[in-house]
Amino acid sequence: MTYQEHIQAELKENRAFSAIVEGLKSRRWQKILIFADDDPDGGTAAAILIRTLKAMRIDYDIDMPESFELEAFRVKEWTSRNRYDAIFCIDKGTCGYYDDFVADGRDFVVIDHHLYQGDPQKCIVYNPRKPCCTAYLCHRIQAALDRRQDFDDFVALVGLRADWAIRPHTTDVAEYILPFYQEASKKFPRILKKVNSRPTWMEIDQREWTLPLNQIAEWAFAVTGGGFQYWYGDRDASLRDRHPPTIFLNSLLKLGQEATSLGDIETLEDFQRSLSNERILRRMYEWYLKDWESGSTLLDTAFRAATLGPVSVYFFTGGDIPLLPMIGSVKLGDLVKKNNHEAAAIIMAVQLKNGWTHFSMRGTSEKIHVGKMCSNLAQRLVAKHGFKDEITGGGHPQAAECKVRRPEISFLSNLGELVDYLKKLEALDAQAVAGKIAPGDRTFAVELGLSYLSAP
Ligand SMILES: [Mn+2]
Repeated sequence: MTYQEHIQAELKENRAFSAIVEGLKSRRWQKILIFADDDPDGGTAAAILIRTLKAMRIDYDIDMPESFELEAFRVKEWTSRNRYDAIFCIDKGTCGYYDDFVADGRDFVVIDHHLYQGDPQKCIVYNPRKPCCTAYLCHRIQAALDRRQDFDDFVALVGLRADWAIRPHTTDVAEYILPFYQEASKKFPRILKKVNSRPTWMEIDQREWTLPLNQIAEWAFAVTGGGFQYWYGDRDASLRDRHPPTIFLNSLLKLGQEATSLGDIETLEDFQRSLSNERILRRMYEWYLKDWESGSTLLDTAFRAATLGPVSVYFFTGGDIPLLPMIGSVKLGDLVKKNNHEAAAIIMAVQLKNGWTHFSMRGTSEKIHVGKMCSNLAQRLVAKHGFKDEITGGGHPQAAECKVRRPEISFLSNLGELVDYLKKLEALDAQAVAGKIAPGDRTFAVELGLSYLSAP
């Protein structure tokens, strides 16, 4: 099946997808407000969407706010100043309360690939519940409208890789992405060839080779701040008062206009050289590399603090460290290899400069569920202190965060809660090892994150 056939089939099946294509084609939406996530996927998605709107001469405004979920005050601010026919909310989750943002004569369009956090009924929701990324969904809209150019394929590849939706030479490409990937990879074979140079943070299974695509995706991560607002203005005056995700988006849009042949790009260096605001982007990338080096040295002090069933659990604690979760993933991969662990996890507990507490967890398997651990931990902290908007936690089985955004709740008190939680897990594990765990406790243990106890 060709990509175009794949898209035609989806147009027939997916009402939201066809509604978006129709809304744009019919010029029913003449002025659109875009809220895009500020990570590499959000930025590449915005670039593809904006290129489509520009080609169709549809007017737009764009905002890339820091928070992942779109907040009501931002919608209010923009819509009190201007009139919009539609708001596009891209790569910012699929939340039930987005229904509140629908107004008379104004549609609210969600383009997203994350787990549904609610089921908005009044919005147009294009979230196919398939492994993909938002840049790719925007590319499908663009292709359905016949506005796709080779440049957009390149941008979609970067978005897919940066969001872990494709991992060339490591895992098979998902069915939903395959028809696109087969065409795009033929256009850009040079960025998909294994090279022996500095492995990126995406090389977690091996550190022997990388791909120019991975390096460009990592670069995108570095210059946007990766959705974590890892910006460098606090240390570099030339980067002060700038908004890196916007710089990234604009550099992509400019590159697309110049229409240089990206098929010739063979290295990250080639790519960087083709960008118009090369100097500032290089500076940001250099800071990223420096931060990576110093953070990586600090993470060497992580130690094995517990064993939960088959999982060796490492622990790290420290102050504000840029890039921490990503460095943790790579470190964990190293530790697993070095010590031949069947499965491992790392728990990173840090106090940020502003007094907030950040717990970040990564795992190498689904034997424990760090997403459940972070979400339960946040619930316990909320039960104790309140502040349900400021104390949040959750994630996937293998990657999760818990944040306490209240400086008056001390790091030690949060750490105490984390330790209590881990002690509980240790005790449940010990009961299971001794063969003395009650069925109810076993269920409870799985809920707390000990997934390996789910099959008795
Ligand atoms: Mn995404």
